[in-house]
Amino acid sequence: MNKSQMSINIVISTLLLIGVITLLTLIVSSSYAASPQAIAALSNNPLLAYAPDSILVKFKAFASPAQKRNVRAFVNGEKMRGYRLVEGLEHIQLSRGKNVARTIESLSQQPFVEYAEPNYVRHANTNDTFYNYQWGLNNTGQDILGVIGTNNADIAAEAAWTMSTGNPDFVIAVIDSGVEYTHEDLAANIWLNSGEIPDNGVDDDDNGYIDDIYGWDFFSNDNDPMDKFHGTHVAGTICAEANNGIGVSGVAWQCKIMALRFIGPDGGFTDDAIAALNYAVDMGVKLSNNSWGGGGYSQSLYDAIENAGMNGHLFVAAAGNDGENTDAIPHYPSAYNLDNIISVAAIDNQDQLAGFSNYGANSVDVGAPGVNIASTMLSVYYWGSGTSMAAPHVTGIAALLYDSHPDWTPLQVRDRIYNTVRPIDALNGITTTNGVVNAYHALLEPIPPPDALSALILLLLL
Ligand SMILES: [Ca+2]
Ligand SMILES: [Ca+2]
Ligand SMILES: [Ca+2]
Ligand SMILES: [Ca+2]
Repeated sequence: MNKSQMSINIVISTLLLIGVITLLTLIVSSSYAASPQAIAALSNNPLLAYAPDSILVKFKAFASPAQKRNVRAFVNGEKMRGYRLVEGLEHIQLSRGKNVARTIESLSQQPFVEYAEPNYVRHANTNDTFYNYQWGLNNTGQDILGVIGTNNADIAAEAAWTMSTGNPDFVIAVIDSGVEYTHEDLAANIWLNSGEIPDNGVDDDDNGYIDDIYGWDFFSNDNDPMDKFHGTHVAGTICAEANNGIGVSGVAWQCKIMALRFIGPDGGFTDDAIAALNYAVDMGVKLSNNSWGGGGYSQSLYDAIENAGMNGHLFVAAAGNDGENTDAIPHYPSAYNLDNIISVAAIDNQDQLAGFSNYGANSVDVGAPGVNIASTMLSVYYWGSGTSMAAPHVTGIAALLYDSHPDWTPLQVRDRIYNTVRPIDALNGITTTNGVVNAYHALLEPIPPPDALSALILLLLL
């Protein structure tokens, strides 16, 4: 294979600095001080609208303590607490079996009550500055660079976050052009090699690499995998620090990114890609993101990925940006026929396959958001488009799954992702699953049954 053919799939189509600051309301989960019953109800149904057993009541200013007591007794309610911030507001626990809607209605007619309302469930939709641009996480039909999105054409991240936001100890290898590990929105989620003493010229953990603190740079063969471009964008989508009031939110909020650089300004070599994967597997890493490809079929790379799988490693790969059917014109490594590779196509904010995205009924597995994705880059934040941006959405979901199921094999994680996709017309017949990855359904226990309509269609077909 001609090494120079190996090239990175970078399609940063619109290098527009996200310059508009959108102020998002900080919405904090109201589960604090909720009853165990309410918390259990929420864990059974993350889309729960409001607490089943408590309400919020604001008394009028003139209501005396005795009058308040009478009102509470009227609905068999118990005051859980008041709030200095809102005079007269109380969180009231209802007795078992009380109907929230009816209780609110009758309380609203009480002369001493200013208002009574449900104790609504707020989902963690993060206070990150550019969160509203992250349609792939939550598509509300917002305008993305002039394109109005389709509601819910996303990976359902918000509902998933009620179950997991990741694990700060879970390490994900980003095998790429390097990672800006000092980026303000990444620094907290960067892996540090605890077995290595920095800058002493000694390979303290005896892994073959001297002073490898953040990972390794296999392209330049040094211990500094710094790069502010492609791999940094990828890393931000996987797990930029969330709810820190700046930047973006990762699909996972917590993880540790291991930076493995093998791609230079004009591409990288297969031998270095194998060395990077080898490093990750040797360090016990179970998940890598691989937003790169090109070059001919390499038996060495195939063998390396296959053996990584035998070591419990899941390899998420970008399907490539040639706009081609990779069943006919294979793209590597995504199109290797290996169980532990998930090949990811890119969809846009209207649930359409991106024009540049590869596809293939046998060689591409799932779709994920990959057009106009806002993430970390060049010390700030940029838009990026490509299957390179789609793959990290899937890697992030895999990280959430490993948090919930630390003992799962790569195939169990992969199968859960495949079995819980949201089918869309644009992927039908041109991917192995026909759908877009769905973080919420992937995390939901047990796997939701097919909806009634598809069950009916199945029956009619039989
Ligand atoms: Ca070392
Ligand atoms: Ca050292
Ligand atoms: Ca370097
Ligand atoms: Ca952030």
